[in-house]
Parts: sequence; C-alpha cells; structure tokens
Amino acid sequence: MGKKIYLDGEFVERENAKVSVFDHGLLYGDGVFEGIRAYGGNIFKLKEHLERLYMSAHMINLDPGVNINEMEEIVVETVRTNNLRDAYIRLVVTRGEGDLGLNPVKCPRATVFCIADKIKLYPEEYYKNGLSLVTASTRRNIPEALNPRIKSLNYLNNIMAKIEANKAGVLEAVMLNREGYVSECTGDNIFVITEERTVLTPPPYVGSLTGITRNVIMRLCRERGLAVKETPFTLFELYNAEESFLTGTAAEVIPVVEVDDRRIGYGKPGEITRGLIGEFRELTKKEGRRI
Ligand code: PXG
Repeated sequence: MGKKIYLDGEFVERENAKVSVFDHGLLYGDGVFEGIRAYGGNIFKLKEHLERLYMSAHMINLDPGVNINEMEEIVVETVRTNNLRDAYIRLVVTRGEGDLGLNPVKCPRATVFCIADKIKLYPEEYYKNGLSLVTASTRRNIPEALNPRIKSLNYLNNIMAKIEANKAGVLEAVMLNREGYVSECTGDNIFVITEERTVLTPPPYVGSLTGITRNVIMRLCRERGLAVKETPFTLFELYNAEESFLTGTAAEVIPVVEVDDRRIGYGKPGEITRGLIGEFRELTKKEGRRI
C-alpha cells in the first residue's frame, strides 16, 4: 500500500494522486502552499501555518473552497491515515483547472492536496559544525511586484539562488533585496547576533517570508533576556556577526559559520545558537495539535 494523498475531497494512492496539465498551479505557478512538520504525533504550529496559507491565498485572491477549520481536519486526517508520528506535510492550494489562458476567471474551483511523508532530516553534522553560505547574485523578489510574504507556488526566484548555492558547493544562499539589505535564504530566515548580544533579523518589509520558526525563535530569544530587533542590515553586519543561524520548518535552527569565505564569529556554532537549537527541539516535543 502506498501513501494516501488527500486530493480534492478524497484520499488516493500515490500513483493516482495526479492533477491536470491544465491546472494553473502547474501552468502559471498560480497557487500557495505550506510546509509543516509533525513531531511525535503532534503537528507543530498548525494554526499559524493555516493562517499564513489563508493570508497568502487572500493576497492572490484565491478561495481555497474549504474553510480554515476544514483545512485543519484535512491536514490532521492526512497524517493520521498514513500512520505517521514524525512527518513532513506539504499542503497545496492551486487556482485549479482552467484553459491555456492565464485568466484565473476560467478556473472555477481550487485544487487542494495534502501530502504527508517521512521527513528527510539535515545531517546532524551541520548542526554541530555549522553551514557555509554564499551570497546569491539573484536578488529577492521586490515586494511591490510579488511580495515574498506570499508563500506562492512560484519559487523561481529562490530556485535561481539555490542553483548559485549548488554551483558554489554550499547548502544555502543568502539573498539580498534590491537595495542590498539581507533578506533571507532560499528556504530559511536568517538571524545575526551582534557583539552586544543583540539578535537581529530582517523585518518582513525588507522582502522575506514571515517564517513561523522565525517567530518562535524571536520569542525564545526574548525569554532568554536577549534584545531582539527586526531591523534591516547588510552583509557588513552578517560578516562581522558574533553568531548567525538560519531558521525554517525543515532546518529548524541551523548555525552559520562562514559566508562568502568570511568566518563568522569563531568559525564554530556559537553558544546562543547551540542553546536555541536545544530549546527549539524541546518545544517541538511539547507543543502541537494532537493527531
Ligand atoms: N523563507 C522562505 C523563502 C521559505 O520558503 C522559510 C523562510 C522559513 O519559514 P518557516 O515558516 O518554515 O519557518 C521558508 C520555508 C523545503 C522547505 O522543502 C522549505 C520551507 C519550509 C519547509 C520545507 O525546502 N521553507
């Protein structure tokens, strides 16, 4: 028996989980999605992910066709039906099937699918030794054109930066906005800790996703008594940081020890970062929507 995928009101086997070639999610990247995790039988920050999904959909004038409570049940049921306790969940809403024109008016009904699969974890060595990054020459989408706060199916901007990371032989790339401020990485938010032990992360208006892990980490930093500022900063602050780390649903909290051949701090994961990795993992064991 293969994995059961939720697709438009029913659970189907993986082989039958197919959408039309006329679906505008495929033809135009017209849709939104979420990447969510379950830990030990609890879905972490499910409400927050659903709220962001509905805000993304609202921004692009897309009606998912099911309400947020129904969507919550769809996600829970998908994980349950696959007998998963630790899972990576991909929830997708597309504009649906239309014709070859880009006009969404031709798409009467959104396509909704939900996949729950085993999570592929980053190797533990990255958490112990930290990551090297490069700055991508590809700038982050400008909010006036396609706001990076929309978690849309159009990830070409990030993919182009990821290709630059691949070419440089590193896992992630730092993306700058049009003005040259650090925005985020291709699938992770970025933080720096200054010499004065102030935690900085770019505000969403610089051009980044309002990461759910980011919000949790800002709270954990404040609870540790650290000053946290959402403020624009440049590569100068990043290169000269005491510590730096990335946050994301897949990566959780992952230390950064080198950027563009510059050593960050002592070139090893910093003390605060290591503390946050542990605290975040503890939190994922305690919180979440029971499956
Ligand atoms: N920025 C971008 C552009 C993202 O796509 C994040 C930041 C972190 O946000 P969260 O809410 O997850 O803390 C993301 C999220 C994957 C994968 O398979 C990527 C994300 C989430 C889950 C899986 O690479 N990106």
